[in-house]
Amino acid sequence: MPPALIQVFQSNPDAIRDELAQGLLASVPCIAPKYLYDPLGSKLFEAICELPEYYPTRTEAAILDANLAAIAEAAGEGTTLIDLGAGNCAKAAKLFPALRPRQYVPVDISIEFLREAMDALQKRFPGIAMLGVGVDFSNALVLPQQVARERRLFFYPGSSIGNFTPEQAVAFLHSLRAACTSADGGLLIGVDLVKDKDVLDAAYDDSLGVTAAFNLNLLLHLNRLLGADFNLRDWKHRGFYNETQSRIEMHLEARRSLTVRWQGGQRSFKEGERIHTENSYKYTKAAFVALLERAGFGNVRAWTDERQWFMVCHAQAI
Ligand code: AVI
Repeated sequence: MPPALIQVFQSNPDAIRDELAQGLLASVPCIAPKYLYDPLGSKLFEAICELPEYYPTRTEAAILDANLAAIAEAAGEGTTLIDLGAGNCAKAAKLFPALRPRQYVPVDISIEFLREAMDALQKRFPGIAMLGVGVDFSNALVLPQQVARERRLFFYPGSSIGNFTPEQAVAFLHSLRAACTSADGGLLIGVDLVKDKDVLDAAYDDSLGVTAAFNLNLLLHLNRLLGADFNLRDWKHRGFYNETQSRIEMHLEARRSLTVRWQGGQRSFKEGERIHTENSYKYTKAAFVALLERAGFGNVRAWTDERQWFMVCHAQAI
């Protein structure tokens, strides 16, 4: 039998258009990073993960591989494994033999991203109950009642937590803590660590230009969602580490003075003016543990690589 899938809620197109227009008209124009991920954007992100400069994906995978037994010991067997932003489910699948979850709940913005991967996974692991959930959890996590309440282990890899501001990150982690219905809940999370600016700059402005394409593709997505007339040739990618804020910033910068029009609105940009498209915060171990504690998690165990570039943490709901 194919695994069950539930789509919880999808924003309506009018609400999306309002949100995007408001962002473009703001004094500092900005668009939420989730709009980077249309079908082409998701493929470009997969390509980013293969780039020599983009170290997070492979560093995290190596940390998980090297510490599987210790992670399983910290998290325990028989959990309800809730995989946030699961996509092709590959990262969680590597944990299955060690973690032996009772129920696997991949969550992504749309169940269409999960369907194929789950079919294949259910065949490989027929003994694990699987329930795919389509929900935009970037604002709040709403889980259907079919998700088992016992021993929830939230898996949030890839340093996606860095795409929230620290305040938003605390609120989000707090919502995960609240969704751990009993004190036996936990969190397994990947966190990108503070490091040399050169390494960070190269990771977000790679020599092949894939991150530039990923960022610029947002404008094609806006053209479709908003009926806008962005011309990609008028914009350039900016991606750099802001040391003061401890974050990567991605922007799209106008190459010349221009006006963008969309259904019901327009905005003029001067040459050099930017649209802020993403932040990716980098943490020290101490700063991130403090953030977990503010959100109601404790007993943190952390694993890193030799260069201390990336960290995987297990934390218990307390
Ligand atoms: C998904 N997220 C964790 C990536 C990051 O590193 O912040 C998104 C990304 N943006 C540019 N490159 C990768």
